[in-house]
Amino acid sequence: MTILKTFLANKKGNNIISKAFFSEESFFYLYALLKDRQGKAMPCLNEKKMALLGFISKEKKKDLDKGLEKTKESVFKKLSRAVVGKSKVDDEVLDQLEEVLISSDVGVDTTIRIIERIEARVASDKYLNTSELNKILSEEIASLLEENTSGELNDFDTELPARPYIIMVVGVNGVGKTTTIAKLAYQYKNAGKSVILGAADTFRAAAVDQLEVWSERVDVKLIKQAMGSDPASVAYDTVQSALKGNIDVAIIDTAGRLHNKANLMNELAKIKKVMAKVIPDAPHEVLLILDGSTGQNAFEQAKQFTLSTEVTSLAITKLDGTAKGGVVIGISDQFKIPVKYIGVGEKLEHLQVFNRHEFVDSLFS
Ligand SMILES: Nc1nc2c(ncn2[C@@H]2O[C@H](COP(=O)(O)OP(=O)(O)O)[C@@H](O)[C@H]2O)c(=O)[nH]1
Ligand SMILES: [Mg+2]
Repeated sequence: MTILKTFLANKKGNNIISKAFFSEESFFYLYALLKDRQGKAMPCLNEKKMALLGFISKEKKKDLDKGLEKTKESVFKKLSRAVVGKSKVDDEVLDQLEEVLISSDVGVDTTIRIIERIEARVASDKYLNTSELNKILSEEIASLLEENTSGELNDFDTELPARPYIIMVVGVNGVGKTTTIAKLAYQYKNAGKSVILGAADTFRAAAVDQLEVWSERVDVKLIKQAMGSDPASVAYDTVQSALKGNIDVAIIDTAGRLHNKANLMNELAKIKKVMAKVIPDAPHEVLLILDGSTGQNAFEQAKQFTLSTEVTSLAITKLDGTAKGGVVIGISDQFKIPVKYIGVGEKLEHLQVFNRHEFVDSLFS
């Protein structure tokens, strides 16, 4: 690891460092420690390298903390009630903990998996103190989420696997598709990539206009047709335009509701097929947007959509202003499809690449 070597060369002889065990994990904690003491990042670690190692900037972490405030408050309140008058983690505390997790929208299956892990820890350490419960929970949840996906997800400045890279955005009405598209466009653009948008939600009157306003605000090109026109045709035009214009990323909006569900699924399939006529492996990403503030409903939507559409990534929006943020843990654990983004506010910067460690850290510390 070159960064680590540079770091060691810079800090030779430092006691804390020579004692540390150098896995990427322990390096992370060591880094956090040094960053705290000095109030700034080490000179040998720039933002890009930090992103590669799964670190996020102070600013993003602040947004994340703020976005998860309500969930955190509610989880903490319930946790402290669960351990009141108890000094060690016993069966009764575990029962209460189970209730806390389920009522925090983590979901039954994931709650069971978490409780099993805590039970195993209690078995090996009979006098596990309740004051350590937060720490233990965050460690176990982080390592549980680790099982599903290896490594952290790519940030916006990472090189894309295809050019143009075509993203098709799906999800029911109101979950945040159009706003998430604007946030993605903004962040890809900030990372130096050219972006084009396709307004293939031609079903709702205001949908095209809404995306148009965003495209102007973010200053990216928009491909559109009149309301009611064939969405597959808009998608086709968008992909073709991206190809001709040598564009890096094309993001295509879709309808969240048609006259009935079968109609919608057929239409999404048709849009996909048409894109592949221009670029055989397009769309490269089918991003399903879920509204985190709907808790278990988001779970249901994920189940339904993934049954009928080939979803490749998930975004969970509106985590700010809800106490149901625990749903991210459940969805991230239960679906083989990675949670790639989370929405923690209405501003363009408020879409973040999902980072398990930071998420759990923001929730439990
Ligand atoms: N607070 C908050 N609001 C969001 C977030 N994402 C989307 N929204 C809001 O959700 C509403 C519906 O979003 P929209 O993009 O139109 O949903 P669509 O129907 O799926 O395209 C809008 O008012 C957005 O501002 C988020 O992360 N946080
Ligand atoms: Mg929309």
